[in-house]
Amino acid sequence: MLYPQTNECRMALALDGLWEFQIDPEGRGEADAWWQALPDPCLMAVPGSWNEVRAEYRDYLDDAWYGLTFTLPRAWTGQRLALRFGSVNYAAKVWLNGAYAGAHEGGHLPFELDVSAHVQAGRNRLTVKVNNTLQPDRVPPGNTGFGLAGLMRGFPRTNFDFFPYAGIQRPVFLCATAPTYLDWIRVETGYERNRDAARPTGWLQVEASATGKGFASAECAVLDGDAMVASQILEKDADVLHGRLEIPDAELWSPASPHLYACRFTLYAADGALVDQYVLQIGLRTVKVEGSQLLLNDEPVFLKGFGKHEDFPVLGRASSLPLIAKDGALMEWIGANSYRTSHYPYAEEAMEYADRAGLLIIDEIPAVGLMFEDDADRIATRLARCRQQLADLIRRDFNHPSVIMWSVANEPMPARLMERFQGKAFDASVDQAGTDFLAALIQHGRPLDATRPFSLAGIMGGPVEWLELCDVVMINRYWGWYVHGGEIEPARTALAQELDHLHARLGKPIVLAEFGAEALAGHHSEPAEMYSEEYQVEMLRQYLEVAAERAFIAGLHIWNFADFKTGQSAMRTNAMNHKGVFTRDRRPKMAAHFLREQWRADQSGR
Ligand code: BDP
Repeated sequence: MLYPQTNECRMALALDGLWEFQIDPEGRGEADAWWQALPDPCLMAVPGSWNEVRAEYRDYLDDAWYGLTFTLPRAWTGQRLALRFGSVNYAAKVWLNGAYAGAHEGGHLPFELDVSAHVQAGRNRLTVKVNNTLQPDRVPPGNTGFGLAGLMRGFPRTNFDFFPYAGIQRPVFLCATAPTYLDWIRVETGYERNRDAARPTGWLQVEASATGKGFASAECAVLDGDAMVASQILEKDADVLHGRLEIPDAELWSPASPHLYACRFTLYAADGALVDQYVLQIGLRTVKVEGSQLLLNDEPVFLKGFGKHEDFPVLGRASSLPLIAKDGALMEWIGANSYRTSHYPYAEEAMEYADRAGLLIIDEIPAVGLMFEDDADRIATRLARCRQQLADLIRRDFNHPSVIMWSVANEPMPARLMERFQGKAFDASVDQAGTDFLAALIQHGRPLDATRPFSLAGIMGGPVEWLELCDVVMINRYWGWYVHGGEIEPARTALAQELDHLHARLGKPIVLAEFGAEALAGHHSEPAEMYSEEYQVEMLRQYLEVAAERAFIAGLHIWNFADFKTGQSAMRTNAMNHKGVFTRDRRPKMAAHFLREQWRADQSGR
């Protein structure tokens, strides 16, 4: 499924706007055929999260219905027509003109429904039923009763530390193509250094597939601006079109110079007429792990950045171009080069921004809040869902040069913590079940992408066996906050010891994927105290110093880029997590100025 595009052969009509909306707490909508008309709708923005729009919807997560009437452009008759949703959280069921068109489960990833048979000339009625009920077997899970949900005792009962926003949260398109069209493209890139030339020869291994047989040949051309630098007629094996192209004197993609080439795929009819065309922006770059270094284009790279959230007042989790651009500008302002899409895939427009601006992305599936001490069927269902999400994410994002690593989970819960926080007797077989689960998930991903490292973000106190599964070790550490809170010196010592121990054991690059302290903006203290801006700076400073002394640290991602909304709990002031270095509305705290000084001054990134 390709991102919608309008060109000579394709058209994409944005259906974003004000839709009709109605909650359905009793689940009557299907029996009462609400796809004909919603009985008592209000207006709701698409994209949007309904929870921030009206006070009475804040905690509502069950069935809700969206309706839209749109007109089909006359020129589109006879085309293949598909509805394409960027993300509906969590489950969606779709009707067009009263006919059931399909369903999708899992937020944060796109899905497409072929509606050619249901679209009619003139006016069309589109209805979407959305459900975001927290369930133990969904990914991410909720209403589990134990795990993080038990620890935080918050409301809503998420097994994760962010608000479970609901709705049609990313753009919706009606897409038109010819009945024969390109449905998938994969471009792997690399380069060979030439002894005498300053610039390498780049190569592209391209694969694509088409639905329909109405084409005679397929071509791939690579353009640098207006100049065509390579082209090739693709060969066809079984249903896969493939070819290898070379770009002499190539310009590589990197954060310092995010050069993109346009890779244009064309299907031709026997008479040479265009059948379909798709243009993909690609970057030539490689990612490798060697010893304890992460290499980008064979040079060590140090990740400076953040764990983020898609979160903003009123928008909730809705994708917003101004916010993507604002966050990108702030990343530049602060001197960061990287972020993790914690704890779910971000909008495709954010990935485009990263490709074009030269940001390095650790791309994460929504596998946050996993537990292995649970009903076996639930665990198996979660694994099946994680596999699906990982496959879908790799399929969606494989071609983005910005994506340098896959993260298959955030803080799966180990038996030790269940014992400590919930009094469950320690049971080593639970951690073994976790090892099996996480190994299976990574193994599922490897054949889908042999070009990028795989990792997961490990919780404090988690088994080292889980980290051993990873190519790059990612750890979330809260020395100085949840442990040794208020005691910066012992926190620093514990951090340094743990890092050295892990490195001696694992011998791989380590990314501190989360560390941070809450700071209530405007709250100051001398000496530094927890929740003050000073304490946040002091804690970050210790981590930066400890990392600077250790060459095996490949990156620092501070938790979090900005303050973000959570459920309500005794552990979350104002139903917010205040570990942002920017406030929720993107004003810098002292920590942001501190990081800017550190990161902009030191180009090595440490
Ligand atoms: C980690 C989680 C993250 C939380 C963070 C925190 O990965 O989602 O928001 O801690 O407690 O456990 O601030």
